[in-house]
Amino acid sequence: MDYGKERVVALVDMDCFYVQVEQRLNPALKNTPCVVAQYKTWKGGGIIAVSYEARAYGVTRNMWADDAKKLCPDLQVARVRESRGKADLTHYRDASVEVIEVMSRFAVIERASIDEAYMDLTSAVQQRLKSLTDQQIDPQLLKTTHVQGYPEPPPHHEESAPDAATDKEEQRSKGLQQWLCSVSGVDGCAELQLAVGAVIVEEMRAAVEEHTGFRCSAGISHNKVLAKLACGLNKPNRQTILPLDSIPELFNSLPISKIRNLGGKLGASITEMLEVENMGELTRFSQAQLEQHFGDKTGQWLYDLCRGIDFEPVKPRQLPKSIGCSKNFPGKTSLVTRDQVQHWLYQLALELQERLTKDREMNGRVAKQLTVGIRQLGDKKPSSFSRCCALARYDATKISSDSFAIIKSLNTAGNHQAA
Ligand code: TTP
Ligand code: CA
Ligand code: CA
Repeated sequence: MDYGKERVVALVDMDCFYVQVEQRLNPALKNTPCVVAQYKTWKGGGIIAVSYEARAYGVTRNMWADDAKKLCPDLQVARVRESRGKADLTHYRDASVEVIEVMSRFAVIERASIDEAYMDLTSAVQQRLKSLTDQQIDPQLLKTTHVQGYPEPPPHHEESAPDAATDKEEQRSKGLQQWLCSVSGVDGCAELQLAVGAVIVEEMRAAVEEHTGFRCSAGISHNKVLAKLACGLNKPNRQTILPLDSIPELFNSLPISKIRNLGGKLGASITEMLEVENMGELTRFSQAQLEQHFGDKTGQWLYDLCRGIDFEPVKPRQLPKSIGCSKNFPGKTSLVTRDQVQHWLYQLALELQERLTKDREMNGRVAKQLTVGIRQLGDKKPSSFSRCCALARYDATKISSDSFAIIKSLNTAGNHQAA
């Protein structure tokens, strides 16, 4: 089998997920410019999810609801529930479980976040290919599928005016058919597997919508990095196949930060050290050069990655690895007395106790370790200090007193004062 094309991997990600959860609870919000905001005390609350109708007005995540209303006067604002003085995400977590449950009927999945999951479709695809005697796929089975890089642009010297005028659906369908022709009937063509994978994902997405009412997008390619990238190319409610031969063109103008795991520090250091902006530019460096800069493992990984190759397996895992909760106290609201710290630690511990107990009942597992993280005034990172200890019992009083003992050492005021 062709190198780098061994597997079929998909990533499914819900469209404006918290918004869809609120729209299902309150159908008056459907098909409207709408956001989900957290807390109301400051400028109408911070926006954490935005409907596609609202995005058309320029509304984005992290804006204040009051500012967003200036851009879009008809904006509807749904509120995150609060309990014990903090955001309560129970609705969204429960909706996530519903979605994951439907997806799991189709494939073994790796839950990657509250609203997305990877799946390795290789064996499911091989099963289907056996019954596909003529090695042809009907484009009618791929009604919401785009193929990145198709239709192929006409050579520069040709007249391209008629194409430029055609609409998105026409382009989609033309590109899909062009690509299907190029992969069909070729016995053992690795890219044909992507087409079969896309058929399965169309069925999965239709089932998710039928059973939950939620819409999603998906990416289908040969590995996790490419599947994730593909998923974002035609949102919302669409899926995108990313064939390996479309990679050079796509990576030519793709900022390094857009790639999974390169959005943070590593991506920034690549840009700085090698003076490159786009993913494609990395192909200019030899494997030895990349290893010299970033170490053997990362260097090798980058060498493959800029060619669209990545070997990270899909790990079968439906449940989150950890259960955590946190609350920020920005600026003037920061906690300054021991009583305040103890009060909030106890509120967080109560939420943990409740969620841990539910998790034990639902999933028959027991947490063994407690990690406490805090952020002090002026820290840039969300958590600048973290330590762990054993978690012996699901008991809020015990959890909060253990947490307090852990963070006590950071108190510069001395432990005998209220400050
Ligand atoms: P995303 O998948 O990043 O975004 P989205 O589903 O709202 O929109 P898209 O259609 O572009 O995928 O996040 C999923 C949910 O997680 C989102 O609805 C709200 C929540 N979330 C936060 O609360 N804070 C954040 O910073 C992010 C990134 C997400
Ligand atoms: Ca999403
Ligand atoms: Ca997501």
